[in-house]
Amino acid sequence: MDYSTNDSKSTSKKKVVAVVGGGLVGALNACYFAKRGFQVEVFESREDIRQAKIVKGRSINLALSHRGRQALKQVGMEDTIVSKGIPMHSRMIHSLNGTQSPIPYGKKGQYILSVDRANLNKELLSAAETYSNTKLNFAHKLLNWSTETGAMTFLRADGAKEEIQADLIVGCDGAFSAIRKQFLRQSRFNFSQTYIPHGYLELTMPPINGEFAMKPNYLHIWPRNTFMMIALPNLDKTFTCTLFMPFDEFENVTTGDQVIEFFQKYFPDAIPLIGADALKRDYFCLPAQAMVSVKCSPYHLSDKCVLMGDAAHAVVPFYGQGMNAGFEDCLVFNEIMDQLNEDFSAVLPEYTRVRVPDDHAIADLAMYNYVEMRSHVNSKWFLFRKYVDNFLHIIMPRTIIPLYTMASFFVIHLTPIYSTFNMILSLYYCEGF
Ligand code: FAD
Ligand code: EGU
Repeated sequence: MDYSTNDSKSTSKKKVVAVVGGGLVGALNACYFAKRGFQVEVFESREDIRQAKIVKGRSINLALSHRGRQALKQVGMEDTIVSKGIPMHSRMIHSLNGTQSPIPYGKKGQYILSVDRANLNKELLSAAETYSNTKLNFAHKLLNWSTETGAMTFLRADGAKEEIQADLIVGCDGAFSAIRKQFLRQSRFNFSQTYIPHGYLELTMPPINGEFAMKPNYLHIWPRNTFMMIALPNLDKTFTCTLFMPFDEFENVTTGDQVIEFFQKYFPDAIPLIGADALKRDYFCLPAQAMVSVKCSPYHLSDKCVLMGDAAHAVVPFYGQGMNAGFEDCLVFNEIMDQLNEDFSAVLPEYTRVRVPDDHAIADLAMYNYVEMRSHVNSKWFLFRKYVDNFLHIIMPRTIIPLYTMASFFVIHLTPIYSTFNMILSLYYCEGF
C-alpha cells in the first residue's frame, strides 16, 4: 500500500473532528475526515480488536453490495476489502426435501460479497491509522457530552474520566448510541425504536475434507415462513449460518435432542453439514440476539454533532443493507462537504435533508421484507416470486427493475422508487396478507 498519498492535503486546517465509535462506520469515517485534513480523534469503548483474541460482536460476516463498495472506493479501500470477499452471484434456495435451486442476483457483474466483519473493521482501523492526522483512542467509552460546550466525557479502561473538546462530534456509536441521548432532549427531535419478535443465532458449518460443505459462491437461504436460515461463506471454507426465529420458539428448544428434532423438521439437509454433535453444543453457546429498528430525525444538532450508521438508523437485517447504508452516509456527507466548503453550519442540515428520506426508505424496506418473509415465504413462494421478478425484468428491462436490485446494485436515491412501491401496495387487497 502507498502510504504517502494518505497524508493530509493541507496543514492549515486544524479543526478537530471526534469520531465516537470505532466500528465499521466510525473507522471508515475516520478515513474520510483524515483525507480532508482534519485532526481526527476516534474514541472506541472496546479494546483494539486488532490485538484482542476474541471479538464479541454482531454477525460474523456480512453482505457487501454496490452502495458500500462505492463508499470504500472513495478512500481507496475497495480493492483491499473486495480481494478478501467471496462473491455471491446467486441465492441458493434450500427446499425442505433438500433440493437446491439457484436464482441469480442479476447480470454477470451483479453480485454481492460475503465479507468478514472483524477483518473489515481491522482493515478500516489500520487504514485510518495510516493518516498522520488521525489518532485512535481505544478503551474510551463515551459517558456523556454537553450540547452547550461540546465537551465529551469518556471513561477509560483504568477507571479514570477524561474530558475532551472537538469542533465536530460524529456519532458512529451504533444502534444504542450514547451520543444520540442528547438529541432526545431536544425539541422537534423524532425518534422511534422497534424490537421485532425474532431473534437470531449463529452457527458454523465446517469444511468437509478441506472443502466448502456447500457451493461457496452463493447466499444460501432456507425460507420456512416463521423460521429462516441464511448462510454466507467465509475465507476459511466455513459457512456462518444465521437462524432467525421468534424468541417464543427459541424458548421451546431447551435440550440438544430438541435442537435435532427441530432441525429434522425444518432444516434436515443442514444437520449432517453442521454436524449433529456440534449443533447440539453450539446452539446453546450464546443466547439468541435481539434485532432492533431505529429511526430518527434530524441527524444533526446545530453545527456541533452529526449521527451516522446505526446510531442514525439501525435496520433489521432482512435486506442486507445496514452497513452498506452506513457506509453511504460517509460518502454522502463527504460530497456535501465539497459542495458547501466544509461549513458545518450549512453541511449538517443539508446532510439531514438529503439523507433522512433514503435511510428511512431502507429501514422500511427491510422491515417490510421481514414481515413478508415471516408471514408466508416458504421456498416455493420465494422461488416463484424471484422467477416472476426476473421474468418481468427480462421482458421490460427498463420499465421493471426489482426493488432489491435497485437497492443492492445501483447507487441512487431510494426515496422515489420506494414511494412508488408504497403506492402500488396501497392499491391492492390480497386475501391472506
Ligand atoms: P456498530 O458496528 O455497532 O459499531 C459501533 C461501535 O461503537 C462499536 O465498535 C462500539 O463498541 C462503539 N461504541 C458503542 N457505544 C460507545 C460509547 N458509548 N463510546 C465509545 N464507543 C462506543 N449490514 C449489511 O450491510 N449487510 C449485511 O449482510 C448485514 N447483516 C447483518 C446481520 C445481522 C444478524 C445484523 C444484526 C446486522 C447486519 N447488518 C448487515 C447491519 C450491520 O451490522 C450494521 O449496520 C453495522 O454494523 C453498523 O455499523 P456502525 O459502525 O454504525 O455500528
Ligand atoms: C440477512 C442476514 C434474501 C445477511 C432478503 C434476499 C441477510 C443477509 C433478500 C444476514 C433474503 C432476504 C438481500 C441481498 C441480503 C435476497 C436482499 C439478507 C444478507 C431482498 C449475515 N438480502 N441479506 N433481499 O435477495 O436484497 O437474496 O446475516 F433471505 S443480501 Cl431476508 Cl441482495
